[in-house]
Amino acid sequence: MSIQTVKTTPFSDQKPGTSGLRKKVRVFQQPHYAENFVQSVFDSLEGFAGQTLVVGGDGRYLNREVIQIVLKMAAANGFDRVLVGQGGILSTPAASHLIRLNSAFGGLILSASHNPGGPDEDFGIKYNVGNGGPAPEKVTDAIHARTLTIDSYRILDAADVDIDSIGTRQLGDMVVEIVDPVAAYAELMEQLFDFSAIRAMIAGGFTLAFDSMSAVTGPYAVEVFEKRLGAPAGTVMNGTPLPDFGHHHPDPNLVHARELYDRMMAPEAPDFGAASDGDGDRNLIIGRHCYVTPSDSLAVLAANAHLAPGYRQGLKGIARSMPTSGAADRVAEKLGIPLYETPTGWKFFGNLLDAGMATICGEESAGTGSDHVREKDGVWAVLLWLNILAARRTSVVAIMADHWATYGRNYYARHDYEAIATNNADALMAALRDSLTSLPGATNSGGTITAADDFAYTDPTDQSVSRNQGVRVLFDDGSRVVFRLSGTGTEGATLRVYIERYVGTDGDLAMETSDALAPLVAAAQELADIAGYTGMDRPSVIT
Ligand code: VG1
Ligand code: CO
Repeated sequence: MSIQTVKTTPFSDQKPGTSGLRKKVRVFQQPHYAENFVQSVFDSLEGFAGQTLVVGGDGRYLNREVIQIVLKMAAANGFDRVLVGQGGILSTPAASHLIRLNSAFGGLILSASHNPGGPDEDFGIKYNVGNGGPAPEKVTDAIHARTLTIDSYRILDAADVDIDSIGTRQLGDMVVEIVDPVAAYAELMEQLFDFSAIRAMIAGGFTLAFDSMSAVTGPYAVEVFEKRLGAPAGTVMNGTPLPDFGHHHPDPNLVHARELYDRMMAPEAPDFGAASDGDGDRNLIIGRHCYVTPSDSLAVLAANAHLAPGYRQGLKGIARSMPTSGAADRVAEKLGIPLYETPTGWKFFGNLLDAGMATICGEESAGTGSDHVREKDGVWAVLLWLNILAARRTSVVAIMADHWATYGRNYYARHDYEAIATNNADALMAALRDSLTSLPGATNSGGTITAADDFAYTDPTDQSVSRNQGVRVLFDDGSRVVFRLSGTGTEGATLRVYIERYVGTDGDLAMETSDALAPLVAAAQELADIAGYTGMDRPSVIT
């Protein structure tokens, strides 16, 4: 076995987005493409010689091949040890936990999350730092800079490593440990939640359905919900991770998790339904006949977290991404704890969690998590809901009604316009940005505009500044419309329009969301000429 130094030339398209580098599989299959990126990650880090790296992915097409590349490159670059989930499987939160548990230097997570998988679909690589969380912007900027100048990479000339059987093997001077992907994670969940109360609730007839969407959470969900909590076999739907996710998008929303949604709206629906995404960090919550928006879910979890053993001492603070609704803000206010508003993407929560400033974080895109790891965590969110239901002995519908009666309701929806020509999407955003100074005082279908800006964030722990994180337009009744372009897509551009209207406890809390938001949807069109720039008269996906 010898270390080879392979000559290469830079690729101009390896800038990490909201959550790592995501491209079509065919792009990743170009000679040197994955190797260039992995070497650029290693080149932008210091001090990993003799340290441990965690590696795993969501099982999608190309996962196993790229794991072999990463192992041989880690050995050639001087890592001492690599931990790999058996079969190459690790959910994103489980990888985050393993990094922390083993004091690893960092981890490489192979996933394109909610994006579809397969030979013609998407793949991704994300680097996580030693706190278990996604690399912050200064690290991803350094990685990107390196991808533009790289001229060689180092790789061990060796046979593939057996990643399917648990155990320790040698690769050059490096040790490869194949570990159970689920065990340590399931232990952590048992520490945080009252498993015996949830088990008793299920034994008492409470029914649930969990849709793993043929993605990574299958083994985790079977272990936790069926084996440890006693839910009957079959509770976990689509529980085997498939390289192409059974041709579905592993995106837990009302469009792609339709099977679960229909089941939850049927007359004989289970009491509780949930789904997760490709890499297991997202959660969709649907009670019996009751869809819960992710923003509301964050608020409910924060308001009730003290009912779970891991959070009995209360929360230090709540953090949410800017486009996420303000429902959690009202909970923070009532609890007398700070609320932090960050840009989109989990990498912005890490510093707040490390500093002990926030305990629970969430995003409107169905991501919630806490300081137990440094990623959002789908199974965790479902367990916290189950713990709350077991403690309060009531239904999801009743919890939501009670929540809105206490805090008022933030009607909320996200409209996505997918696969727009990139120059049209850029032109739309540029025109919006140009209009910002003239908007305050203007009136449109949404009412009178009080403020309009392009969101910028100053991290309170290290004062780093992130600009151009989304255009927000605020109305005099507290409603708002937010526009930003997705940073996770692999084809053209996706425009996300986030629409929110708050109704106080004395208002109508039982409207249809689409009715409540109709004037603001019209206002979004007036503000950004979406139809003109995109040629689309309606969004591709509404969540
Ligand atoms: C999307 C979501 C964002 C999330 C990100 C990664 O990003 O909006 O909230 O953090 O995906 O989640 P964007 O830039 O496309 O809006 V995951 O589960 O795909 O790692
Ligand atoms: Co994900």
